[in-house]
Amino acid sequence: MGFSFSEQTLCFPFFLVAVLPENVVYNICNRLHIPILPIWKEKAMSIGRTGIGIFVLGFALMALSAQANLLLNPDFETGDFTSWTTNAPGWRLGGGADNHTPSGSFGAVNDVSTTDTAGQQYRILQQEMAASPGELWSASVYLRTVNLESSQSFLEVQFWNNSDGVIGQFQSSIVSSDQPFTLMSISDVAAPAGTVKISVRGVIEMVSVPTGNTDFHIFDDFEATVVPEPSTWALISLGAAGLALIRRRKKV
Ligand SMILES: [Ca+2]
Ligand SMILES: [Ca+2]
Repeated sequence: MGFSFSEQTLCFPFFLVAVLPENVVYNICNRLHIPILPIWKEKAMSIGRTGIGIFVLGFALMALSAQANLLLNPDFETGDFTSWTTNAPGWRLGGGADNHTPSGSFGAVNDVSTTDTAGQQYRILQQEMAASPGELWSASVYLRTVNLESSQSFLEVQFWNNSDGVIGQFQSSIVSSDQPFTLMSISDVAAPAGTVKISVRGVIEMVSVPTGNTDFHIFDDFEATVVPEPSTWALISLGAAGLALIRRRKKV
């Protein structure tokens, strides 16, 4: 579940009208270049500022939260693997064409070498975060592959229980031939009962050791977003309603 920029833009003035004096709303919207339609103002007044505040602040927070990337160092622009863990050989940072443009300088590269051994089959780059049952998670990454012969790669999401057991696993499509940076994604997967953590992962499988030259797999610009379960939104909306009431009381 996601909200487009235009939907956020639409609900933002509603939220402002609900909790702030009119002249302040106009100032903020003018500064942000957000148009205010008279019909919105009429609706806000007729429903009542508090009532619309309950609905709209919850909706605004939901829209903003749904779009916030929760991963740390998602673009490797620290110049290292800070916040990530890697296993197996071949991981390094690359520059130049190994960075996904338009911004930044680094991407995460795995070299599957002709001198690797068969036991080095899986190479994983992953970041863990707290997660709860019922949450809807989405993840994506840009993946570039070069000179592939006998290895393949994909994006993966795993949900873990409190003993680090895997209780849910989802994968993007699997890349087994060369491609320029291409968005790989996993959308709206639900954290199962017992979830305490999510692991967002770039995975490479060396099916067999390449014989011609190195196979390169390059990951950059990971993203992970979550929509909390409905009961969480109900709580947030109640909190928002409380805030709106306090503001009203202070004004009179
Ligand atoms: Ca980057
Ligand atoms: Ca190769």
